[in-house]
Amino acid sequence: MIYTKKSIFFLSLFSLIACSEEPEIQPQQDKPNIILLYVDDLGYGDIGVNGATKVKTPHIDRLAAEGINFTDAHSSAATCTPSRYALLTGEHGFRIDSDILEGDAPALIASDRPTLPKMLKKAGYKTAVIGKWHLGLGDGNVNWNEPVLPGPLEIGFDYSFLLPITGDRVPTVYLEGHHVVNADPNDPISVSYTGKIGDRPHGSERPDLVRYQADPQHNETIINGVARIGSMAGGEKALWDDENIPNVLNDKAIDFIKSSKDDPFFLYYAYHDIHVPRMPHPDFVGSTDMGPRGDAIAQVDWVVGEIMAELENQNLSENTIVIFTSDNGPVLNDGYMDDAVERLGSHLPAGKYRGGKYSAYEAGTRMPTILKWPSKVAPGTSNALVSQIDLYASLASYLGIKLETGEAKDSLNQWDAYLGKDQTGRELMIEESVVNISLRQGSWKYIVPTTPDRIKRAEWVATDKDIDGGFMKDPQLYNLSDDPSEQNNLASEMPDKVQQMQAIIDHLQNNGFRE
Ligand code: NG6
Ligand code: CA
Repeated sequence: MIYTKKSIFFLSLFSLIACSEEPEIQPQQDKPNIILLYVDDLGYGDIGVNGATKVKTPHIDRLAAEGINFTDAHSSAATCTPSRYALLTGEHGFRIDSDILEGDAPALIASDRPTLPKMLKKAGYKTAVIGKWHLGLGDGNVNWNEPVLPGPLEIGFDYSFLLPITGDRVPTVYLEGHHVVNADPNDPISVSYTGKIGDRPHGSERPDLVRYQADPQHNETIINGVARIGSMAGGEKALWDDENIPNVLNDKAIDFIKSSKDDPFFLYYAYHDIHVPRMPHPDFVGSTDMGPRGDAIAQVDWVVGEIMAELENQNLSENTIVIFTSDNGPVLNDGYMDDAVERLGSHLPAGKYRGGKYSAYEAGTRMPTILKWPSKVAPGTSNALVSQIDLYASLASYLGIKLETGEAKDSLNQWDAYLGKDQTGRELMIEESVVNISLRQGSWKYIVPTTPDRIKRAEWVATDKDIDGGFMKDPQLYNLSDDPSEQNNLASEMPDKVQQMQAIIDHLQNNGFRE
């Protein structure tokens, strides 16, 4: 390498962030269990400890009181698929042009590539994913009546129990390992994303049969009184009951915890809540005055309580790391008229932050995030800048697993930040929204103007007005330390800063964070 002035600048920059000592392999008793409670579409301000009052979240608040509550912790993206891709691979979604996956999309993570669960298996962990997947399955031409693969079992999970895509997409069935639960050969499942199949009415044909009016994309097959994206025939016995999803997933999670308690285990528990369609169990209907969205948050809290109680029952609380967080920011109307807008009142789903799901503003990726590990972590609050993408390299470092060249190339060892010992965290971090990429450098935030190819990718968004800030075509620069709500764009006043941050993000996009 020729040491130009620029390369020396980057070398010194990266020596700041990239160096991590490889620790000794940890003995078995130092291998904590890891439970990742990954809520869908929950906003920073949706939990009591971050300011919510119109929904009570006592179990989450207790988790925060006993662990670390992070104020500047991020998902990698403002939508589900790229966030989950980054979490499991340690690599940003933009590297493979990952977008919200269609219901019939093939497996996004190739079976031969390194992943977080594979790394944990090397360290002796038993691994499971329970809940929403949305990372593609099979080869793109899935026959739901046959074994469905590749999927999670091919990328490092020992056990999987999935909602294959999202709750608003067909097929609305559970997939355990490679098989649809309650599949009936006499009533085969077919799915189409290109037109109506079978006899079930579509929402567009029978608006009188739906409980929530849906937008045109969500107005296809009606199942349990809700029109979905996509058309589905057959599989009557396999259909899930939306109101029971949390109970079903909890039972599976508790079974996994019980059956794994003698090994170190990793449970990636991916909630369906509070994604649309929001259909909380009758026990929670009316538990807030915010309608189904608020009631779904109360239900999320209940699940946290159940899991924590089970850990106590099994005597596992002390040495289990529980991380509670979300995949992307909040959204009110996401396709169904379920009163989320009308009944919001004074509740602030994103707290003081601007934006939400899909958006390049902070609330797109700034997630409610709590980590509890009683035997090692003192309770408190941390303002460190941390990203979910770092769980991979941080855990690998702690467990003494050496990462190969090119493995998890955007993931940094931020173990000390996660444990509350380092209050700074990342110097640099990328946030990805549907159409813009942004760079955080300390409290500075630079939103790169979007490009025509990224706008094209987002054609499914009915209009860019659906996203706070829309498709940002001009550079934006904010100093979050005195402007956390991103109101005052400094880009035209500070062109040098813009240019410098553009150079850094270009470099990171080309080379990754651990070059
Ligand atoms: C969008 C859906 C939205 C939601 C989202 C995925 C439309 C107009 N909107 O395409 O309802 O399903 O995909 O959400 O179809 S996520 O949390 O999984 O990213
Ligand atoms: Ca989501």
